[in-house]
Amino acid sequence: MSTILCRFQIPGESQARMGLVREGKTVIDLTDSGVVCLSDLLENNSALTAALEWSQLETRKEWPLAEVTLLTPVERQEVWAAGVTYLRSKKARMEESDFSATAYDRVYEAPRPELFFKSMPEKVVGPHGMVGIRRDATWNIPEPELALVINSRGELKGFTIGNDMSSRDIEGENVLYLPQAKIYDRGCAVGPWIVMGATEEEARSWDIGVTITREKIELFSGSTKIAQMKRTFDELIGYVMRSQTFPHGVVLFTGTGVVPQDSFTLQAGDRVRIFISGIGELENQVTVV
Ligand code: DO4
Ligand code: MG
Repeated sequence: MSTILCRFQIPGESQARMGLVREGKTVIDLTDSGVVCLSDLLENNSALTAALEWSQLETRKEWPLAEVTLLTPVERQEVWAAGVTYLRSKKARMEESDFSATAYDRVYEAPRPELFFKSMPEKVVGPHGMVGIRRDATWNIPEPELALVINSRGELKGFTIGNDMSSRDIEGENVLYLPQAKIYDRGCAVGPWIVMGATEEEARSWDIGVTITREKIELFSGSTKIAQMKRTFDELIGYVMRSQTFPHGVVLFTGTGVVPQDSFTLQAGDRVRIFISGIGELENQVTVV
């Protein structure tokens, strides 16, 4: 059975707590077990085992999920992203730009994947937070992505959902503008929690998709299988850990396989719901930044 870790707040408190989500209905509060941060559980297997044992005690405190506020499960980790790992992404990128088409075509086939820095932890948006579209961009989309939660030793500890918000017009104008298309306020959302204990084989059997609604009307809905991802998790983790240390671990987005039709662009007020069958849903509303 999977262990589901979350960060949450209780009513009237601003402090982040660590919890275990049970049956999608309640959160077991790990505060009294001595667990105060996510790193404790990602870095130290015995702390996780002790927390799981403690969570069986009758004296544990359990909150209805509906009564707490879920926070992003990114605490001190940098967020990085892989790109052009699905054929759909390669095709979309080549269509958006003649100028950069060769670069995308090449990187899809190359041994070295495209990896880019996405967000500092303190800038990551959590469940139901506002995600941003840039005020100087005209063509904006969400990118639903499976995110790998990796500890400082490069061990894959769990999975969550990422939204790699992107400005396609800026990216398409010149491949060197990629950081501006990808890194800006509210451009990265992660949540709702971390699912631990699933294998790569299981994760590859999951579906991933996104629906976008405007004033309750569905404008786009699309999904694919994680199995369509060209690269293995080990390959992506191996490259992100090369010549680089992450003292608190890293959250690595694995690329998008779902891209809305070219005529579509997000507007302020749109709702973006990303789902992954083995994890849950990450929902956010769009604002202009
Ligand atoms: O190089 C463009 C970005 C690719 C990306 O973010 C993706 O494929 O998900
Ligand atoms: Mg992406």
